[in-house]
Amino acid sequence: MNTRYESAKEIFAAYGVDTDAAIAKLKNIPVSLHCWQGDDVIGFDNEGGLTGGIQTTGNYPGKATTPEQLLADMDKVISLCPGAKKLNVHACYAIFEEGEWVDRDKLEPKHFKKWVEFAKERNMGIDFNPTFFSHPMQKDGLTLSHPDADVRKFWIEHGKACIRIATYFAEETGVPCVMNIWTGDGFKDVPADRMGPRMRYKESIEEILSEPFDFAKVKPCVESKVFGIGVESYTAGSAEFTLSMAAMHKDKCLPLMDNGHYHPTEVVSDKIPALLCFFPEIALHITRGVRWDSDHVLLLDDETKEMAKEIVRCDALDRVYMALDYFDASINRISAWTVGFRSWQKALLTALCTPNAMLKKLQDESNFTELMVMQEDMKMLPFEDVWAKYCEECGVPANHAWFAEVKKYEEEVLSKR
Ligand code: RNT
Ligand code: ZN
Repeated sequence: MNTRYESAKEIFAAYGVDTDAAIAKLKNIPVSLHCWQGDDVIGFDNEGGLTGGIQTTGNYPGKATTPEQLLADMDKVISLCPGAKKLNVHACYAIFEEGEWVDRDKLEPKHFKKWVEFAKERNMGIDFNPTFFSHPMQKDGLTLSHPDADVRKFWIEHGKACIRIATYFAEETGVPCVMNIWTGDGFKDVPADRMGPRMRYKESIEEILSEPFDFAKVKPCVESKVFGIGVESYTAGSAEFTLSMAAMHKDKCLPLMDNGHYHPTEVVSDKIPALLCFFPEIALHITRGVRWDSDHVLLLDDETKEMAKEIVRCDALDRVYMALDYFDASINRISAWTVGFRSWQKALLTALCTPNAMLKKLQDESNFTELMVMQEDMKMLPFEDVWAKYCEECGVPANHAWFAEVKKYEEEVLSKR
């Protein structure tokens, strides 16, 4: 008897798509799983309280408050998601020994040893982020662009420390470490000087990048943002600023686009191929904004699928560093994490099973009528059966069956916290 997968495979083959090859390919594409969904972006080096223009909303019980809890929760997520993973760690998640603490400008590789052990045991690389928020040295909402040189110096030292830690991650795991620079620097209301803070921001980033590192191992990025809560009128790290920064320092850093960080009718799916014309490599933060940069859990919606399609169509799976960036505190956090990771996997698999060569040909021959007809047809192909096969091969449930595991974990572990 024909299984559902075999029948789907035939349907896709008729369009020139090899579903076995798509499944095999996806298994080896790493996606970075952000540690900060587990505890509402708090970390372990501060008393709690998120600042810097980002916010979590909700108070669902059972959040991780210790490294042990966070790592156990992450492990649960990893066990429920198909595909290759990388860890994405923020500097505020340094794990100190009992009674030990150092400030962010003094962080060392040893403070991240537990992350390395965790990653190595699971065969994963690690990405990293200096934390330029939730800290008293973020003064007047500013860090690397502050007019006070002492404030800037503290944060430059933090950035340099993070480059050294990123090198440690890359050397220990054997996988390049993407190190993303994002600050919430900006102003609530109309500024009197827009260029000054940007010039200071530019010089500060250049100083951070003057710390010696091997660009084959450490991939510094600059992430832009259009506005944040409390910084509605101006951000120092605007899109033009970060893109120019990356373009002018191509041998030292990459542009990072977060799809929550643009005006609502702009789409990152269209920006990916634009940047790929110029940059050998780019980085992404994948999220879902609802009316604003709200960092809702990623779902399999149209723009999510479109972004994945562009990466695949441009044959750029090895040129785009993909990281998830959402945080919802209003629902079970393990479930939120898992839904988001699985959504991006579904989007990638869908993209890999799309007959891109055939569609491109229609476009190049100016067959726009047929292109529309075919693109609409593609939406109804039996992706579900390919997804089920992929999940089976990865040893995870294909449908909501994984949620029973989360409920059990909530009863046995989370509810006792
Ligand atoms: C904030 C940026 C940034 C953060 C993480 C925690 O708007 O997207 O990437 O979400 O660094
Ligand atoms: Zn981001």
